[in-house]
Formats: sequence, structure tokens, C-alpha cells
Amino acid sequence: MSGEPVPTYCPLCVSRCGALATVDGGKLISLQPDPSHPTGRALCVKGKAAPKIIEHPDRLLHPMRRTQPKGSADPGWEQITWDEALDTIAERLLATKGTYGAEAVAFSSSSPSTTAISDAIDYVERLVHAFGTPNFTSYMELCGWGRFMAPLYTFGAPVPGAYLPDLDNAGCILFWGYNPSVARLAHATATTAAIARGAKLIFVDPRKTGLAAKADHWLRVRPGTDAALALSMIHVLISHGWYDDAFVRDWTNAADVVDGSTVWDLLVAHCADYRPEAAEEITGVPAEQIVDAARTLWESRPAAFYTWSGLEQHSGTTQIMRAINVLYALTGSFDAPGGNVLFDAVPANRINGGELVPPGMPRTEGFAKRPLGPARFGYATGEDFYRAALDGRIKSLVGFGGNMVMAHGDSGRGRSALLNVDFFAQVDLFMTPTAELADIVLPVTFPWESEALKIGFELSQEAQSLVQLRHRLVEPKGEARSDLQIIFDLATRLGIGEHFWGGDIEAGWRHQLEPSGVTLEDLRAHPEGVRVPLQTRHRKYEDAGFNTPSGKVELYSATLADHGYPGLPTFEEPATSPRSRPDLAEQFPLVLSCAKSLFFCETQHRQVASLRKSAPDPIVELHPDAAAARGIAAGDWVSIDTPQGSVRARAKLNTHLDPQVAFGQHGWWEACEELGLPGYPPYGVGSANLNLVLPQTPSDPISGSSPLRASVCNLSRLQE
Ligand SMILES: Nc1nc2c(c(=O)[nH]1)N[C@H]1C(S)=C(S)[C@@H](COP(=O)(O)OP(=O)(O)OC[C@H]3O[C@@H](n4cnc5c(=O)[nH]c(N)nc54)[C@H](O)[C@@H]3O)O[C@H]1N2
Ligand SMILES: Nc1nc2c(c(=O)[nH]1)N[C@H]1C(S)=C(S)[C@@H](COP(=O)(O)OP(=O)(O)OC[C@H]3O[C@@H](n4cnc5c(=O)[nH]c(N)nc54)[C@H](O)[C@@H]3O)O[C@H]1N2
Ligand code: SF4
Ligand SMILES: [Mo]
Repeated sequence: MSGEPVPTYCPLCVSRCGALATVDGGKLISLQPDPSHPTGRALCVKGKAAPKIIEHPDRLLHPMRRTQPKGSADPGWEQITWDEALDTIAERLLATKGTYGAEAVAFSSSSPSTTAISDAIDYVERLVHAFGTPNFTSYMELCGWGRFMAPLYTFGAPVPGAYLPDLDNAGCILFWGYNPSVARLAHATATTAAIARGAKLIFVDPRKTGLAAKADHWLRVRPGTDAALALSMIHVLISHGWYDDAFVRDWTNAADVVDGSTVWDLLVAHCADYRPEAAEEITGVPAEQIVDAARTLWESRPAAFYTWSGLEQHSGTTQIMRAINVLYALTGSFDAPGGNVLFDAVPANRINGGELVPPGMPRTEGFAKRPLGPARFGYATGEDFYRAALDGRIKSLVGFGGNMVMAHGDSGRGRSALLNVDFFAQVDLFMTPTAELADIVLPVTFPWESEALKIGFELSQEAQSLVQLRHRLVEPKGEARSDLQIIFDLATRLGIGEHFWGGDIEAGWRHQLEPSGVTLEDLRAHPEGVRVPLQTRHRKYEDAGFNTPSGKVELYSATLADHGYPGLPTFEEPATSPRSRPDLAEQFPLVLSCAKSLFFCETQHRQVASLRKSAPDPIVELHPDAAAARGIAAGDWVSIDTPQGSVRARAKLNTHLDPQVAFGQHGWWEACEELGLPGYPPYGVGSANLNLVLPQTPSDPISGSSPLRASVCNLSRLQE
């Protein structure tokens, strides 16, 4: 007999959808949407597949240590006890710290947008800080920089990362390089509701995908030229007087004087180079569409926007975000109802342990080269981590999830880097190409095998007001332990247990919750969560200004200028494109970008039959004309050739694409035995790993973001 469905939420991706779980005979049977939950209007196929993932026969069940040297075809995994595993890890980390300093130990994690590491990410950071290393690597430069940190140089705040679009009240929604229909279901359903009540949608994407079909404006931008498009829209807004005069006057640094001119005059002159006809030539977006979209942005205010992966992975990510942030500032919708709003948060103690950083700690890898980039905030980029590992500065690594070699560009270099560290331990659900390179592998619980605390569901004020404890519904598989348990136990062995409440996770949660008035007992009695009444306060900048050097929104950034970068948002042609590299253009005439799959999170889930059956093969999208010119038919296996090498994928024809643009998918390596579908080697002949042939460089000079979304390729039919 199955019991009553239990309210819970799915943490498999950033959407963190509210759900009802059915459990029977000690097994998770199903997840259903929970419309009473603020993110529970729908569940995607991955959430519905959770019962299959939890039971998958390939789950890691025991701590293991390698018995064969790294690089051997067979690591010779040998089962060990938890005590032996944790003692060994602690010994090795303390030995590295003793000999080379704490900075020679790095920690890594998967992104909380693609895994349930969101249950533990704050405590991972606490461990990093308490251990005293500046080197933590977690895809900040590929996933979060554009949303969270690049905007600090314009707004002094993460816009749109933390100042989220108020979709319930927006008049105009601008999604730029963001496809919530695939990536964040709760945002997609809220947008559909907004459109139904009359909100306008502007969708900027090289592909006609997701909500593009419902959009008032779909702008088909050439990958990586987004800054030129934004500068052109700024030009249109300014030249028509379509901007919030009072906000610009009172709350931006428009009137500051730089080299004898006002910032405003400099901006006007700078953007005049991007009149719509000029921008059309660069971006491929027809001039009249640029004007029309700019008009909608102005006339349908309040405007709310979100950007994501389409803009994160470029050689010019920071400047692209600067341009879009300045464009957005002109609307005057910032922190206004229906704009991008910082919803009030449940009062809670921060536990990421910033205060534990030892005085005089060395700077994060990469700081000398990019002092304003992720290293400034304690995040080592993949590129910088690989260099430090290869140069022998980083000697030990502990990874809490993350499939590093598959997720960063230049997988071969990633493998060499991981082979070069003296000691590597990985916490994971499955054996991946990254975990395979570890000395010790630890099995982690799947969600619902352990409890997790979530304070706020971000999306709206209602969602932000909800505190929920995800109850443990089933027993862990094998000897799996939660990330939190592993962190707390490791901290104790590292001699920093006093910063982890003596190893007591509940005490940590109680500390977090203390200012909220919500207790663990309340949350245990109410699996649906507890709502804390909160009210959004708008335009908080009117109290204290903006957290920038000028106290205002910085149309011109003196901070960037002082470091030798352009002070005004600036378009630069992607560093590796047929235009910027005419020497490559003949051999590699196509622009190559990529996007996520609805059916999988990043490099995961290909082994799950209920998902893989809908997407059996890696694909590359191209226009029928580009296909015909190469003798490629729909469904053919093709070789994606880049200056770095070749990988395979199946051709999918897409009439909406620019014929000069191709779209691949990263993350293909795993087989699905149930369906008899193959895996692919992460390196070498026969590989389907797109990141094997995408480079990490030339990266963004400010952030080190890799150019995964605008590089060059050619496609040719494979003879099967
Ligand atoms: N189903 C599913 N959901 C996920 C994930 C997943 O792998 N699968 N991953 C999670 C993670 S970690 C993240 S970061 C989010 C990401 O969520 P999104 O950012 O929405 O992810 P993508 O689909 O990769 O990229 C968004 C859009 O950018 C477009 N794009 C590509 N190049 C360019 C460009 O140069 N300019 C512009 N303007 N657009 C471009 C693509 O066509 C795509 O439609 O999703 C999260 N949710
Ligand atoms: N070409 C290209 N490359 C990309 C991207 C792209 O769009 N194109 N996207 C980039 C982005 S936005 C991101 S965020 C990164 C993502 O890179 P990663 O964060 O590495 O994400 P995944 O590839 O999904 O790998 C997650 C790993 O964590 C494990 N895992 C899952 N759940 C848990 C858990 O609860 N605990 C622990 N300890 N482990 C768990 C999984 O088994 C898997 O091995 O990839 C980046 N790489
Ligand atoms: S979108 Fe899918 S995978 Fe992501 S949280 Fe919702 S149900 Fe889970
Ligand atoms: Mo991401």
C-alpha cells in the first residue's frame, strides 16, 4: 500500500519545482506537480524520472580507492570503509597544507543549477573558507558570472542573478540567451501566465526555441554579437527619447565628467556607431526589428529581464552583460514593481563562512591576470585551475560532484591536469570520466535519501517566503551518505569541527534558521514547508544608493577603466569567429554554439532509459542549405570539425537557423544499457564530447569565461 503523497520539491535543477512524492515499499514511486507550491505548477521529464535515477544499477554504493596508477585503463577500484576513506582524505589534505600551504589544496563542486549540490553548496564554501584555501572552482565563469558578478560593475548588485524578473507584474519580459522552457520550468510557466495576461515578450536567441514561438519579438542574433545588439538598442532608446530621464539623471553617473565630456555624451557618441543598420550588419538582426523591439521595451514597461548561458560562455561575456545592464538601466524599471526586483528574503544566518577566511590568505589562482574577475570573489576558473594543477601549484583536490573534464572546454587538458595532482577525491552518484581520475571516490545520496533545508525558492515574493525541509523518504542506496554528512565528517577530521557545530548538521540548520522564527520541529511537522509573511520593498536604492564607487548605476565604469578595460560597454567581435579569424574562415566557415537539452542535465542522465529514449543521439543543428551544400541529410552522422579536432553527432535540420550557424550539444559520454544505446569515449577517435574540441581560450579578459558559445567549425558527412 502506498501512503499519502508527501509534499516535497525536486532539486535536480535550478527550477526546484514543488512536488508530491509517492513512496511505496520503501521506494520512491512517483513525483507529481504540486500546484499549491509556488514553484509546483509543472514537473519536467527529468523530475518525473527521479524514481528511475534513484534505482539505477550504476549508482556508486561504497567508498572506493584506486589500486592501479592513474591513467591505467582499469583503476582497479577496491572497496574501503568510510573511516578509511575519510581518514585518508583528511591526512592527504593536511599533509599538502603542511608542506605547501592551504592554497595548494583546491575544492570543486558541481553547479547548484544542475544538481542537488544546492542542498549543501553553502557548507561546501564554509569548508573551503575554514580550511583556509582561496581556491574553489565551480563553473562561476561559465554559469554565474554574467548574472551575478559582471553586473556589480554596473549596478553594484547581481542583476538579473539576485534581482529577479518580477514576472507576475512585468509589462515587458526580455529573455536574452535564456530558454526557461528547457532550463527553469517554473520561470517558463510564470512567463506563459504573464503572456496570457498581456505581457510582451522579447526573446533574443540564435534559435527559434521555447517561448520564441509566443514572443512578440524574436531577435535572431549571430552568436556572441549580443553587445552590438544591446548598444544598438541603447542608441534607439536614446535617440527617440525612450528612456527614464529622472532615473538617468538621479541614479546613474551620466553627469560625471571623463576626459572633458559627460558620461552621457560619451555613451551617446559611442552607441551612435551602432545605429540599427550598422548593427544589422554585425548581428544579423534586421534593423527594423531592433527598433521595434526597443519600442516595445519602452512602451510596455515595467520591463523585466533575464540572461543566462547564451551570454555566459563568450570571449566577451563581461562587456555583453555591461551593455545589456546599461540598456536595462535606461528603462527605469530596476527594483520597481514588474521590473527586476530583490524579493524580500526570510531572515536567516549566512553560513558560507566568509568570516572564517584566515587573515593574509594568498589570492585565488588567476587573480594576478584578471584582478576584477571571479578570482576577486574566491572562484578559480577552469582555465586557471588547470594551469595551476599542471604547473604543480595545486597538489590536492576534493570534488563535491561536478564532471570537470566533460564540462570545461579542452577535455584533454582537463584530464592532464587531474592526472597531475598528487591526490584527488571525488564525491559522486555515478562513475564519470572525471571520477575515474580520482584516487578515492565517495558515494553520495540521491535527493529523498537524505534531508535538506531550503530557505526561499527565489522565483517570486511568494516563493522567496517559503521555508521547506525536504524529508528523507527512502533509505540511502548502499553506503551512500549526503554531501552534508561528508562535509561535516571531513571537517571534524581536518580539525575544524568547531566551525561545523562539532559535526552536528541539525545544529547548523538551527543556527541558519534562528532569525527566521521557523524551527526544525515546525518543518518536520509540515513537509509542505512554512511560509513567513514578507513584503517586497521596492527601489531600495533610494535609501542608500547603489553599491558602486559612485553610489550610482555606472554607465561608465571607472573601475574597469582603471584596470585598462573599456569604461563604456564595448562590442568586440568574438575572438574566434570567421570574421575575427579570416585565416580560419575557409576551413571552418560556420559559427558554432551550443545549448542544453530538455531531457538531460548537462553531462548527466544519458543512462536513464525514460529520458534517453526521447533523445537517443548527440545532435548538431544546422540549416537545410548548409546541410545540402555539404551533402548532409537529416539524421546523418556528421563530423564536427574545429581547429581543435573532430567529434561526432547526428544532423538535425532547422530551417530557422542562420545558414552560417551550427548548434551542438555537450555532455555525451554515457551508454544506456537498457536501450542498447552506446556511450562515447570522452577523448580520441569516436568521441561525441563537444568540449573535447571547444577551447578554453581565448577567454574573456575580465572574467576568463571560455568561448563555448561562439567559435568556428565545419561539418562533414561521416561514411558509416
Ligand atoms: N533541461 C535542463 N535544464 C537545465 C540544465 C540542463 O542541462 N538541462 N542546466 C542547468 C544549468 S547549469 C544552467 S546554467 C541553466 C541554463 O539555462 P539556459 O541559459 O536557458 O541554457 P541554454 O539552453 O544552454 O542556453 C539558452 C539559450 O542561449 C542560446 N544561445 C546560444 N548562443 C547564444 C548567443 O551567442 N547569444 C544569445 N543571445 N543566445 C545564445 C541558445 O540557443 C539557448 O536557447 O539551465 C539549468 N537547467
Ligand atoms: N560546451 C558546453 N559546456 C558547458 C556548458 C554548455 O552549455 N556548453 N554549460 C556549462 C555550465 S552552465 C555548467 S553549470 C557546467 C556544469 O557542469 P557540472 O556542474 O559538472 O554538471 P554536470 O555535468 O551535470 O555534472 C554533475 C556531476 O555531479 C554529480 N552529481 C549529481 N548530483 C549530485 C549531488 O547531489 N551531489 C554530488 N556530490 N554529486 C552530484 C553527477 O553525477 C555528475 O557527475 O558545465 C558547463 N559546460
Ligand atoms: S525542471 Fe525538472 S529537473 Fe528541474 S527541478 Fe523541475 S522537475 Fe526537477
Ligand atoms: Mo550552469
